[in-house]
Amino acid sequence: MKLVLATQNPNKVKEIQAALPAEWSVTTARDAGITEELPETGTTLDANAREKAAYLQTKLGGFALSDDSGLEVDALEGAPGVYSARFGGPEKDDAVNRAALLHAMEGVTNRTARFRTVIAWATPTGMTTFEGEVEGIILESERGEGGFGYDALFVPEDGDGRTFAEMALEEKKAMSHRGRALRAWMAALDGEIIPR
Ligand code: ITT
Repeated sequence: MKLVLATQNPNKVKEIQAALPAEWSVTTARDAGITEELPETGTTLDANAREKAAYLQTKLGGFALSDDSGLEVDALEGAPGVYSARFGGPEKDDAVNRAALLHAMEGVTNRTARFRTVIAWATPTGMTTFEGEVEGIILESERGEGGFGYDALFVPEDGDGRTFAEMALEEKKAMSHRGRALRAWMAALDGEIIPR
């Protein structure tokens, strides 16, 4: 049985692979020959995570793990949220999205926000979801070259003032929305299913 990651985002693949036991046999959607964008027609992270995982599990069998994430900004009433990937336009461009966020927050003093991830775990017998979130603030300009998406604008509240883009992969994993969701999932597995 193989574990396939139901995401077309190479940065997510990198972060998820770094969190999994080395002996697991993990394949990306692309490696499994899936080149099309995975369906995401829902209006919640939970619905989209389920849809992506179900799509791949049905197509390939075995186990599929998806990740749907979003940035919720309080001053924008939770936007961009589930629409984070296309906040700046249909092209899903990270730099364009960051510019759109800075523009939307010009002159805004309340900069609090959170990243939220829902992971869906689809198996031959069913589907389970797990959540992780991290509170923080949105900067007024970008800082850092690492990470992806909105990382250069987000300072987690439990950190030392650096953005996620200024952290090593391991440091981000320890406090990120995705790291927390992945740890909840692995705790629930509790060694029961180890894909090989
Ligand atoms: P898949 O659907 O193929 O998994 P995607 O990039 O479309 O990939 P999402 O629908 O979850 O993924 O989009 C979430 C958006 O939020 C997207 O713009 C990401 O760049 C951004 N994002 C997700 N996780 C992030 C993280 O850990 N740090 C910063 N930005 C992140």
